[in-house]
Amino acid sequence: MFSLLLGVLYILTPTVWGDISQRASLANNLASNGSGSPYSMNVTDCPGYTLGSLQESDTGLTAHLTLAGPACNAFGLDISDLTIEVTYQSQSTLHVKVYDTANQQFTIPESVIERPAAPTTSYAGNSDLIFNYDTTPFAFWITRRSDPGAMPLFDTRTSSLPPTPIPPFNASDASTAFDGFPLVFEDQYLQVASALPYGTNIYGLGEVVASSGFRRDIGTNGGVGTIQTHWSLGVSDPIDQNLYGSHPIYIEHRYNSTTGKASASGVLLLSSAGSDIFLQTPPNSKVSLIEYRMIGGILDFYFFSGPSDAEVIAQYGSVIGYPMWQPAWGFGFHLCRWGYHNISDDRENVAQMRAAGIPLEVQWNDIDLYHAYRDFTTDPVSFPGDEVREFIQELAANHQHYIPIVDAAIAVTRNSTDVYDPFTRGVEEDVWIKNPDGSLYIAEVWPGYTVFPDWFSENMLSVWTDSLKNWSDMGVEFSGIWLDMNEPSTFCSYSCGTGANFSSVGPLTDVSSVVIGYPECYNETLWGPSGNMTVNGTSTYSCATNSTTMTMIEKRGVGAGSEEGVDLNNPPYAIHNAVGSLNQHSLASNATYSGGYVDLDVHNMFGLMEEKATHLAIQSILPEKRPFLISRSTFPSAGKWTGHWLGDNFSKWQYLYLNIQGVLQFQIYQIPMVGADTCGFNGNTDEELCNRWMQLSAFTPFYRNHNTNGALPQEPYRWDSVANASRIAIAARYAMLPYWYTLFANSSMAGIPPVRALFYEFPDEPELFNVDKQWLVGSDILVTPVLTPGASTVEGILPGRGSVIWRDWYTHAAVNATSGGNTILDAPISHINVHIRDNSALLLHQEPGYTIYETREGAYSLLVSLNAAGTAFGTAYVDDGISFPPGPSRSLTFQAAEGTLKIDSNGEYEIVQILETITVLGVQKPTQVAIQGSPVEGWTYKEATEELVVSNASVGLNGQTILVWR
Ligand code: MIG
Repeated sequence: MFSLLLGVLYILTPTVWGDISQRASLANNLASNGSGSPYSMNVTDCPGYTLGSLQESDTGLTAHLTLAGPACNAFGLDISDLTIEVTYQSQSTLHVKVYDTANQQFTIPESVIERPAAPTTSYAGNSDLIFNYDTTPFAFWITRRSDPGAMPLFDTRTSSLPPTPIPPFNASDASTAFDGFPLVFEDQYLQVASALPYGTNIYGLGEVVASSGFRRDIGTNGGVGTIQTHWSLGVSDPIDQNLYGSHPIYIEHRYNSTTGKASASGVLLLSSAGSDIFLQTPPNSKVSLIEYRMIGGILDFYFFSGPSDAEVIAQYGSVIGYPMWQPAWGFGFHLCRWGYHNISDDRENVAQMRAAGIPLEVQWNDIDLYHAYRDFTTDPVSFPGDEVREFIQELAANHQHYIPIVDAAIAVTRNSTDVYDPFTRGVEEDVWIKNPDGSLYIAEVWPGYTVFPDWFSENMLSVWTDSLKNWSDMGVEFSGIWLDMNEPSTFCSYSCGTGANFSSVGPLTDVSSVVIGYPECYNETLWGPSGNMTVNGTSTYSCATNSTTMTMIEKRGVGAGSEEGVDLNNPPYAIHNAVGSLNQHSLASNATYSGGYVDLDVHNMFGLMEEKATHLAIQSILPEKRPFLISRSTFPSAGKWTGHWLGDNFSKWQYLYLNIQGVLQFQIYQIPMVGADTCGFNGNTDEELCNRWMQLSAFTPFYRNHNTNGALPQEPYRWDSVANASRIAIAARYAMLPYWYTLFANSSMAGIPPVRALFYEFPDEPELFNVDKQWLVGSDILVTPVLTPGASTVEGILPGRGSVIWRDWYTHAAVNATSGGNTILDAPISHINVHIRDNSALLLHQEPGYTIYETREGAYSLLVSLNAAGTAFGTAYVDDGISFPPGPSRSLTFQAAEGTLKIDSNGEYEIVQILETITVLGVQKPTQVAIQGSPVEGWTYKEATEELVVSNASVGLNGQTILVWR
């Protein structure tokens, strides 16, 4: 009864939902019919819709959808009049938007995510994709123009979908009432399903740490493979549950076993609603399916035609915006931990890194920096502002950088003598999130009682910018910002501070400061508590890990709660939020923003809005430079404003592996600057795990070692073998910087993913579809890390089924690879396998320096790897690495064929550094080598690797160069 009352009250609350009186009276009628609930909790009788008033135009069509029978009011109230708009957005992108004609449902404002302009050209007659529909019951399906007879890419027709549900059933669950999958469009519940080819390959839909790996589980014969919930949640990297970010975009990589060819397509449902997405294959079904269940909003679909995986990702980027430009220094090695207790810890660290000869680009501080855990402060004793400033300026003088953390929650002042400007100013300017009654929403986080920024508030950006600016002026002269706890995370439920005595709760203490536990197979009795295994070059023991014995949090079953009435905090359809109620660990869903928005609708975008505001703030504090941000909670288009780290992982071998799918997922999400807490966050790491991890992360975009409070120190200099492994891996990473930089330029200019799953490049090789223990940097660098303890070899696939010559990064030796299967590669401790694809040309830094700045100051080299036909191709994008908006640039093209390498150079940027060395792999021993027609002396040739080295090429890169060998 209580919740019913609340529900009715909610309906009467003037929010953006509108259409209030009609819905309120309907709810009352239903409520008074004796059932106790206005909702049937059952979709069996949902009537679907009929399409009418069709109008076709050059760019697509619009029509009305009217309810085709009596309302079913399954988990909300059916909306009787919908509008559908179909727009052929481009050759490859089709937009299908179904919304309530009255426009009362929540729609993502353009101020949060800018959408592409209406097309100015008509693609309706020639686009790659075709929109097909039935009028009654209304259903639609998307086909490829080039292959109209194939199973559609997306198909909502009941006749195409499996007829039976998947047990176990639950009376309160939408899947119970399984009578096909009618389109349901209610104020609090939307449902749509599409058939997928049985057993097809689906990627994306996270953020998730999926037990199935990078490829999502779509189930086999009677199984729900995946329930992906979208409700941002700040929890330590659980498996198969909702987590920090929400990305309702997937790639389908569809393989035709008859033709042996694959093609990719993509589907985005641009919605911030809390939702469950089911991937399943009912019993005896010949098709699988995807089903969306959302607790609000509209159906805003974009379909992408690919046909390559990278193109799908790029097409998605063209809708939500390409990733931000990264400063070159962002690719350096970052070092962080929770538990650098004072400025001396920071200094000590920087000195130790230098002494060990391990490049350190950026020193970070966690919440230890703060005074009483308050944002935008420094502790007066352990981090006095002037000393922080001095420290950061020393870093800057050495071309190093500093990044501090910013938590989402803002401390409330405790009494009238307590001075904390960011909060007080925010109150004056009315920028904090409210309760429905207009009072401040007060949560509890590290500093005690807190408020949260209302990103919809007009004055928020200026309060936020000034807070960051004042902090910087006080001494924290940051180069970038780390955004944490922005799901947003709280430690209490609801507005727990409402009516409380604010002085009663002070800053919390971290109770987890004694960290126990080591990686799998670590033998504390044998090796002691230090984590040091003295592995020194060879593995000293053998140990098998069995990932299935590790604790995994069980998937929740199908069927969540059933609530009565309309209640913002408990919508009738309960999504499978890992912590149950939507109001645990985060803002309650009735928390209210300016403009009448409620958390229920915008929850998943809190992080995105903070990232945008912070990005804009940094831009005004550090003008004309590219901001650098790393953030925890993300949503589509977040990559325009931030990078991401994979959150609180565990110092376990299992998470070393899971790391990889995270990096691959975020390439799909257009947030390519991503990486994990290297060496592991929760729990103690050990020497061997840290050794392997420092090497693995060196080949992922964001490269940071981060550790929890109280765990064993894990900086790379703590163990000799780890120091050694780090120097090797960082040298390779910094040498490849021009390559990384080019990949990221192509991502910012065209949305092309820098890191790729193997099958993106080799789409017709089914043995690659589930490979997530290896990845490609761009198209040309293959990484095969060790993911288990005690290993001295590693198995990996060298893709191409024998058509590609893969050469070792370090020795340049061609690998004798198994075609289509695993090859065993040597992998002693401190060695990570990295291979170069043939037909490639990589611009490199000849001698990596201690910092990115020093590295970039040095000469270039070029590594050309010929294929069997003697050709190679590559490009490079070069600019000053920091300007925003990007200034002049230069595009280099490298092309080799028939004993000739041609370097072409275009653009306005003057490259000062010379190209000193050119190495060509796969050459028969020449008798003559010439540059620009003049013979070159002093070239060398290595028989074993068929390697021509011109170490004194010394050519400029601002014009054309021709190298000939005969
Ligand atoms: O409640 O700032 O994910 O990286 O070290 C924990 C302390 C808050 C969570 C972040 C983690 C960070 C930690 N934070």
